[in-house]
Amino acid sequence: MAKPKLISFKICPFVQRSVILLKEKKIDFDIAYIDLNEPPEWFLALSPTGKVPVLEVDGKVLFESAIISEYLDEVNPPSLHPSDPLQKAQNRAWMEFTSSLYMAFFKIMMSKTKEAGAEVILEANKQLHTLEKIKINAPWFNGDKFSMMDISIAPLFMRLAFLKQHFNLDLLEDKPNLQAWSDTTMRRESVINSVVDEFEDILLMRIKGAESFLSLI
Ligand SMILES: N[C@@H](CCC(=O)N[C@@H](CS)C(=O)NCC(=O)O)C(=O)O
Repeated sequence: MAKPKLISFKICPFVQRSVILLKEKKIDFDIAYIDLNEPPEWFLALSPTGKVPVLEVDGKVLFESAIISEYLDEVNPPSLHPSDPLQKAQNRAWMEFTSSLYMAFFKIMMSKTKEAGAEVILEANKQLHTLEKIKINAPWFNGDKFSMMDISIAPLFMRLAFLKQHFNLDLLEDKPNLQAWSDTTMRRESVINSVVDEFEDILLMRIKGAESFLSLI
């Protein structure tokens, strides 16, 4: 595989998953940042969906973060999935489940009124409780072995920690299993190094610009 190039938006959790995986696998890669508010023509010509991440590899284009992850995992063994097919399938199902929580975070960030915010927080809490109830074989989802599922949820934990730190909004307060998993995840080097230095500043600007109810907290 030639050196892949990842097209990124600095606060995109889906791109962040690709970055964590590339770092875990110690794959040398280039990264190009675009502004999704004003996507450049070359990006629109490249991306069938207009979304990031896009991975360019050997002159070909891959899109959809889950597919990018599966490809990178497959061509750079050993796999970060469990080897048992049923366990692997279950992991993939939970990865899909986790993806929907990113939309909830986005909605929390963009809600203008306290009422709208409370509604999306309720929705997110419901999903988080479902995750809390499944058996996580600590310290990681599959026990001692860090896996694709841990990568899948890492950007979410980072965003929940951000909400707690800046807005005193603690969605893991009553979820000790998720809190412990989050603490372990947030200490992982690949996770710490998966965002740009100005990550939190950009999120804060975004919240302010959207006149989110969070600015009133
Ligand atoms: N299912 C996609 C979701 C990617 C996604 O929603 N990316 C957002 C940024 S975080 C995006 O590019 N949005 C631009 C748009 O929807 O036009 C994946 O997993 O790659």
